[in-house]
Amino acid sequence: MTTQALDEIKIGGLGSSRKRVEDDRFIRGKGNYTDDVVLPGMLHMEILRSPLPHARIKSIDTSKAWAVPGVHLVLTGEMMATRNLAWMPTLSYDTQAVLATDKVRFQGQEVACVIADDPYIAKDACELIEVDYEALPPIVNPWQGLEPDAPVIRDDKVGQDGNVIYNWEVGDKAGTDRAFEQADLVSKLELHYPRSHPSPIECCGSVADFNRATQKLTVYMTTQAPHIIRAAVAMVAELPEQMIRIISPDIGGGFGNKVPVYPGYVCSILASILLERPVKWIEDKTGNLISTGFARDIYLKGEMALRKDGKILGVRMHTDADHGAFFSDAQPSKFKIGLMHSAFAAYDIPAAHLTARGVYTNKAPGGVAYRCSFRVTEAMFFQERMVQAAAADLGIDQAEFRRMNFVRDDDFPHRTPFGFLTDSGQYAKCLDVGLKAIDYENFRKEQAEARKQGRLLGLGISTMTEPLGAGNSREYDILGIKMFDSAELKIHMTGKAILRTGAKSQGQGHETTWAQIVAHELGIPADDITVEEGDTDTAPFGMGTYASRSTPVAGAAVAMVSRKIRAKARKLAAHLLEVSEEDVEWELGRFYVRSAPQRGVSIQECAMAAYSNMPDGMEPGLENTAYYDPPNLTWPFAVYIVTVEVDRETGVWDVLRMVAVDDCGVRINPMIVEGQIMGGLTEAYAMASMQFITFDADGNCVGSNYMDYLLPSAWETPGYELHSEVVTPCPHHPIGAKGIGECAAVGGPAAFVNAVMDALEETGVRNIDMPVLPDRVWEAITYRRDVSGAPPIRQD
Ligand code: MCN
Ligand code: CUM
Repeated sequence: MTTQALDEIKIGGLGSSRKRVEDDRFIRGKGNYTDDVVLPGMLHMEILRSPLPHARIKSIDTSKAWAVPGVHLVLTGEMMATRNLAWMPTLSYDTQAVLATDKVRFQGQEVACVIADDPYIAKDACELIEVDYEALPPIVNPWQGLEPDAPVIRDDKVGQDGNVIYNWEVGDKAGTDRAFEQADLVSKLELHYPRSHPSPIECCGSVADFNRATQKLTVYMTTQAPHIIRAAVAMVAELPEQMIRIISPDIGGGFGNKVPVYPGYVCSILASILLERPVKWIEDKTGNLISTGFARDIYLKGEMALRKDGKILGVRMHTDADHGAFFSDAQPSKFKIGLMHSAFAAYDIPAAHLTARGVYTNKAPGGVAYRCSFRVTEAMFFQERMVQAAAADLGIDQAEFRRMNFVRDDDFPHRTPFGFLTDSGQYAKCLDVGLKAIDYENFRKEQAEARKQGRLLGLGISTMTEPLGAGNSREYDILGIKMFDSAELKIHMTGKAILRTGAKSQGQGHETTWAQIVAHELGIPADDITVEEGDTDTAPFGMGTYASRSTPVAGAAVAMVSRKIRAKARKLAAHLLEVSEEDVEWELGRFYVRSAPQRGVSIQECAMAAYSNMPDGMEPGLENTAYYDPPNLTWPFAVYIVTVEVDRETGVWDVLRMVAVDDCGVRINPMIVEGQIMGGLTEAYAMASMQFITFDADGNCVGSNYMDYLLPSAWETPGYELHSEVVTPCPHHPIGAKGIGECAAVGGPAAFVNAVMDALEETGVRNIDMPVLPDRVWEAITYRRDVSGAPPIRQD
């Protein structure tokens, strides 16, 4: 036997930019999304939403809706209550109304559902439901909610006498106070990160199918975490867990929007149980934008204690978070404000202290981490805006100030000021690569020249390090369920394989990259491996895909299960080669005899032997499962640099160049990684330049359609120059990979805003809140004042 070691790139292993296998069906229109699921006898559900942001429900009359031909069921909160389903628990230890019973608490809240032969009948019938509301004064920002005579939004909660949800703190208060006493200079900053929405192309939806004969409930749904949903349905609806099958088919983008549990899911499930027929609910765009998991909406202020030579001595941060009417953030349940305390992790700062206050308002619940590992986006945005402000106050160059305060390469493992442990990175090197690429010195000269001619050029730097891969089960759990993930690998006798994980791709390309990890570990060509996710009846238990945890956790499990398979294959190889196991060596795709390297067997031959020629006493077959509990988070790092030109007359700003230097450790598929970065940068640009969901003084949501909530098209989107030369492998991940899915969306926004602020340096303006719209820039230039701090309430 003379099999040879394989060329890893040729078999689609680690580092291969193999084309995404899932795209074959997506670009042919052959994807299978929730709305593509059509079952015999299926009915359709539509939701009636509240027109008012805050009102007592005096009565609901559904008789006219029931009378519409083709209507099968009208659900109200009162009916849900008979099943104990009018309220449901949230992932952050609060409760959320499924269908309103006592009050409505935000515009767009679910009040009733109609189930009919088709969605049009259901929608028409919804309009015939008569709800008698008694309007109450709405609260549209935290400050209103904190006023002493403010109406209590959550009067359903025993002991809730105001609108404060929590006060939380982390860090070293005394140490931070001391740092401020020793400071030569204290720099301050206050800003608002506006409410935005992940806005995937596909809205949320479900098809619930309860079969009375088999007692089995099958739900096709748009969820990023099918196993958690199964557990939640089992507990909330009190159904036996083995009788519940959750299937996430193809997902048309998630970006965090599809992590929470929504009333529509619950109502379609109950409707199917009551009617014993499949019930489909597909949300429309306005429903998606107005009622499902928004992001951010957070006020941040803080100060930095500085020594005059530029050393950062300490940081204080405070955040007021507007959570809407229910505290339903999707995050590890014990962290009230997500992982906001990852702020300043890349800087060597002796002491820091963060206080956070959460407030109920009459807005949709959520606070989902839109493309970010639980509030890291807000943390990094504040960090990089604060760093820029401090450098300006000190009169030190932006880049230099960052470099002198970075954690150095030989400082790892490093305890961050809020207590995380970072383990690897080359921060200064990433910055150098970025500065060289943008030609920093030259740009500064050009900028000075341009200024003489009255033109405003600016350069913004942002860095980010993100805690990705929640998490190790010691510290991370969701409602007590510990966080880890899994992979199951079955090698067929011909050496082909099927791999399943507890994660769930929504566009990230898991079907492509997981096969590459197996190819790397076993030498089986990636094209020979099918990857399946999202069906709780077949996939091993996992916590799902969000917070870029898939590669750090499920991806690690893929490597570990492959190694288990390799260990068994080694025994089979020794048997086939008639030597002892200790004499067998491994190279990609092949075992060989140490003393006679030309004698070897391929992994495929071992697979066949597992079914046809195993040694005495060996269990047949070649399959295994691995559960992976990561020892730590992974800590990717990035530097983003933007240059802009601002038009003085109009406030319009154009991106001249954008350079991105991402270090996510070992890249499994460089092309997919670049796609993730470009997508994230585009979302960052959108948040910085055009997106926000705002509310008028009456609590009406402005931003519930794409005329008001803007998505950048190819026309607006800047070009990006990506750099991949810095690679710091993760020391604890089996293949050295760190997460990447959200980095650019996390770190990007501050680079754009910093660039505009740099252009406006001469005006003395310190802050313009996102989105940095031309009218805000114009106002800042014209009146030489900050455009910030104020809640964006529109009076028109
Ligand atoms: N990858 C790689 N090498 C690395 C790291 C990652 O090749 N060192 C690959 C992975 O194998 C995977 C992709 O890049 O195919 C993203 O991996 P990872 O960083 O592990 O992130 P997740 O797979 O967990 O994806 C979640 C992340 C999140 S939380 C949001 S939000 C987001 C994002 O991914 N939503 C997305 N990117 C998205 N991309 C698309 N197209 N659609 C979404 O909804
Ligand atoms: Cu943070 S949005 Mo993603 O975690 O699904």
